[in-house]
Amino acid sequence: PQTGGDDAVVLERRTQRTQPPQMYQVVLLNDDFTPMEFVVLVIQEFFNKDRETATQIMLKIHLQGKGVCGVFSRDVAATKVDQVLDAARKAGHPLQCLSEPVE
Ligand code: TYC
Repeated sequence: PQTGGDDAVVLERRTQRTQPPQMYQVVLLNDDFTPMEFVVLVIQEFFNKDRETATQIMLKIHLQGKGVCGVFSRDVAATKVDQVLDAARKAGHPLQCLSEPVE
């Protein structure tokens, strides 16, 4: 606020505003062994993508080395990583998945 006249009042904000929670992107990495079909099914099942979108994401990973499958709170992102790694391990595929802070 500011009073009129000569003696302006300036209030410094000393308190930090509450920040929105940090979000985490879940990334799949390319490898030479995991079948394309398995990756498409994983993206559909754990990231709730339709088959066409899942196929596009898989191809991007295949061509560019990695790709973002979704953005979540830290806990949900960690659960997605666990689910993907567990499914890959059970199927005997080396598919790798990680989460990283957005920005
Ligand atoms: N590069 C694999 C192949 O040619 C397919 C693949 C795509 C593997 C995406 C992993 O995250 C991945 N069979």
